[in-house]
Amino acid sequence: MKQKAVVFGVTGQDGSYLAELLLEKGYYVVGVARRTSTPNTTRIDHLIGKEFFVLESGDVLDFSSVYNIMWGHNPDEVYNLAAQSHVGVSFDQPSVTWDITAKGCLNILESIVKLEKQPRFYQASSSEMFGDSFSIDENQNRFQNETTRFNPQSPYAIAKLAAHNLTELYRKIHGLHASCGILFNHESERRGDNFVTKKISKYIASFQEFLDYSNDLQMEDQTLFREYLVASAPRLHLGNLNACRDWGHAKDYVRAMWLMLQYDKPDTYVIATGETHSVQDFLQEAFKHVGIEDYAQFIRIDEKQFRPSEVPYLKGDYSKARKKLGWTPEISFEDLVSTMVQYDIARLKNDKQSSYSLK
Ligand code: NDP
Ligand code: GDR
Repeated sequence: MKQKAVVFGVTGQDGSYLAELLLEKGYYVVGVARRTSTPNTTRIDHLIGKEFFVLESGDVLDFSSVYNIMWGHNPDEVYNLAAQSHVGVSFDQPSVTWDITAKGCLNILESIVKLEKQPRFYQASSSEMFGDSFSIDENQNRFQNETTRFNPQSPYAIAKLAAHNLTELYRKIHGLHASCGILFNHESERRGDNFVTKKISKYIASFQEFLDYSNDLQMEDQTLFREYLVASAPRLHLGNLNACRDWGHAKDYVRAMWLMLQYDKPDTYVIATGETHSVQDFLQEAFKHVGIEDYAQFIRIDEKQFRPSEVPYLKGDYSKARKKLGWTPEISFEDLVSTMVQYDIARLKNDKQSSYSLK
């Protein structure tokens, strides 16, 4: 008999990679997608119609839809990746962020409790829950691990912490095999357009087009053309460039989710790379791909992109996951940036007619 998994948030970045991983491992995968007025399945279109993949319509805000899907499929494993996952947006839409991110998780936990056979459960917790808090090692370096105090700094992070606490509570009071992955930032070619890494990689792709054109020009004209480019290119509007994040690749991180549910004992794990980089470091690395060292001339600092309250520094210590699950990240920061930029360059070339824009 095939193992069966239900994935809430299957249309998102992580959901799409997780569904692929589970199919590779021989699972029957039930993806749950909410109804939207325009298509939201672009990341999983290649899976729709596959033999062991089924897409169900459901919304984590709606208890009966969540319960009916679980009751109907009787899964072995359930992954909750559904959230309003944009931290900046959560300041403008705190209520819906709370409902989806906190109450949505409760709806899933309550459904699990009511089932005859309780599936194993994964909750997508977040390093945002640490907020501005950190621990300090013997060399005075700052880091976060499973014992670091939480001090969330946004409605999103507070909703995630509520879901995290609920999951740990249901593990304790109902004896559920419910695990939480405190995942640090992870990106990919499939990252949503309004996260900082994707904004940067898309912007650079738009440059490559111009640079390809300039390569066909005479040397003298090339210099003139580049000067013209600097003067006339639309600027990339960004906020806080000093924030430091521990950035990994989503493919590595979905592997960790799966490993947590294979481990006998349910638990909570930090999943990270152990390295931290500022947004400026990301810009520097990404602009290298189009041979531009002085990226600052293309950036406009935009007050609108700043958050009322910021998370300044994240650097995860994933020793527990390494020891217990045998998990380590395989994709480096440099490879992550390179993959994202190269992908957007290729996509723009292939997709000239689309509504691809710099915003
Ligand atoms: P995405 O924003 O790409 O995906 C979120 C998913 O949740 C989408 O499939 C979205 O559907 C779905 N969703 C939103 N609202 C509902 C709803 N009411 N009912 C059902 N589904 C809903 O996020 P990621 O893939 O990047 O992240 C996955 C999870 O991990 C999220 O919970 C996120 O908060 C968390 N996380 C992410 C990290 C990261 O760096 N990527 C780090 C730590 C935690 P739709 O496509 O229709 O919008
Ligand atoms: P984050 O990711 O908030 O860490 O949450 P995001 O890419 O949005 O921001 C990272 C840092 O970059 C700064 N920044 C900008 N951010 C955005 N989005 N747009 C900008 O123009 C910009 N300029 C600077 C931000 O202020 C921030 O410091 C991600 C999400 O995936 C969450 O769901 C997840 O829980 C956490 O990572 C871990």
